Parts: sequence; C-alpha cells; structure tokens
Amino acid sequence: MSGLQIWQKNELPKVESQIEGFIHTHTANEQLKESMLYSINAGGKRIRPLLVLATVEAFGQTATQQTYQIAAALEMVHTYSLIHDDLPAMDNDDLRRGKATNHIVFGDALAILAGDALLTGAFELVAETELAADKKNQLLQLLAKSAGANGMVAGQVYDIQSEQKSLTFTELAALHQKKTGALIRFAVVSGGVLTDQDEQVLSKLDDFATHLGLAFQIRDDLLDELATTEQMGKKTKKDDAAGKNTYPVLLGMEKAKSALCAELTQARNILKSLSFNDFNPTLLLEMIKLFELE
Ligand code: GRG
Repeated sequence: MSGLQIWQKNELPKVESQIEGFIHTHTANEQLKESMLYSINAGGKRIRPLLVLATVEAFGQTATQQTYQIAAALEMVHTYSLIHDDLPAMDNDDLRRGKATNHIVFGDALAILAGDALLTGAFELVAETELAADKKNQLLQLLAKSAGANGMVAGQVYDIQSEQKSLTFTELAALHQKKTGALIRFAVVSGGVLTDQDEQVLSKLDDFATHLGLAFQIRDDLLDELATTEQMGKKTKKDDAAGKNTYPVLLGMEKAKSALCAELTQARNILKSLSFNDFNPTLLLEMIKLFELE
C-alpha cells in the first residue's frame, strides 16, 4: 500500500463516522435515514473530504474533530448532488457507484427528500462544530456559495441548458468550474480557512483547486470516452442523443489528454509557488496523481 493509501485508510473512517453519527442522531424517520445512508455508503471515492484533510496537513497541522466535520459536511453536499442528478427529471440514471440509484431503490419522492436532508444536514453539521464563530461563519458562507445558485446548482443549470448546443472550450470550462469545480475549490480553500491562512494564500489555494477541478472533469470525460470506445455497443445512447458537451468531443482525445496534463502542471506549479516554511504538500502532490490518466 502507498503512503497515500495507508493515510486514506486511517483517515476516511473518521469522516465517515461523522456523517453516519450525524444521520443517526438527526433523522426522525427510519426510511429517510435508510435512504440517506444508502447513498452515503454506496462506495464513493471521497476525493473531496480527502482534499480537505490533505490541505490541512500540508500546512503542518493535524486534522481535528472540526476538520472531519467540515470534510463530512462536504461529502454530504456532494452525495445530495449525485442523488438529485440521477433523478428522472435530470440525468435519469439507474446506476451510481455500481449500485442501483437512490430513486430506483426508494422511489423519486424519498430520493428527493434524502438529498434535501443531506444538503440541509450539511449546514447543520457545520453550525454544530466547535469552531470559532467567525471561522464557522466563513465556512458556512463558502459552502453555501459553492453549492448554491452561483456555484454547483448554477453549473447544473448551465449543463441542462447547453444540451443540444455546442459549447466553446471556454464555455465548457466555465460550466465545469461551477458544476464540479465549486465543491473541489471548497475542499481545498476550507483546508486553508481551518488552518488560518491569509487571503493571499487562500486565493492561491483557490487557483490550485480550480485547475484540479478542471483536470477532474477532463479525466472523467476521457475515461467515459475510453470506456465507450472499448465497448462500442454500450455507448449510452442518451449521451449521444443529448449531444453532450465533453472535452474529448470538443477537442478530440489527444488534445483533451494534453489539456488534462496542462491543468495538472499548473496545479503543481501553484503548489510550488506556495513553498514556505511549514508548507509540505506531499499528500496533495500524491493526490494530484489520482487525477492523471493511468
Ligand atoms: C443536482 C444541484 C445538482 C448538481 C449535480 C456534480 C453534479 C451536479 C452532478 C454529477 C454529474 C457527473 C457524473 C459529473 C461528472 C463528474 C463527477 C462530479 C463525478 C462524480 O464525482 P466522483 O467521481 O463521485 O467524486 P464518487 O462516486 O466517487 O463520490
């Protein structure tokens, strides 16, 4: 096992127990609880909570109960977004994380409500942390901004509105900066807030995470395209029919691969430019490798 894998194995259960503990103690209805836990425990990669923890460690600090709570709240928001994204009114997917989607198991109404409860619960969890009031406020605002009408929700709306339209590279990047990038930026910047970094450092962390977010999406598109090419017959007719805007469709495979490399190089360069005394981004650099195309 690599150092990153050992660290992940030790740290992730602490985030997961925050989420599960929260759901168990804050949910009044058994079926709702089951539906929330079903998606939380469906086997996500936990990239976002790991980025919170790796950023805190990069600044020479050890993760605390509050760090795990912020990381947990972020994963709850992410999980809500996936439950809602899979609904018939949105992407209409039957499978997520290799399992039947929440609405297939629990029905549309409960899936919508489980998503709602995860989203509102995330803010309750942040509000319940024992962080200083100003830091808590900053994180609540940042999470709301990242998830809401100027962040992930806006990105999802752009995505729906751009079906059947061809986007330019810049437009596609802007869409993904909101749809998938906003939560990735929250992950990294919240690590900076938790460790009391100044505005200049927070801004660099934000730039770093913007490149990482774009790399994440380009890689996701490339993997989809590669899987499709391997199993031609299995190409989701829905994606073709919907005229999905993806990096490989827009740029071609080779240029999309180069764009992925370029984003990761920029992310690494920003980390280098942050090099000062106690800053040791070993885990973040190892995480960047997860965004490469194997
Ligand atoms: C419903 C408001 C609302 C937003 C949904 C992020 C999103 C917005 C939808 C997901 C659509 C999608 C599959 C995008 C591709 C990139 C992506 C976010 C993949 C899922 O994230 P991972 O790979 O998932 O981190 P796991 O399952 O590992 O947690």
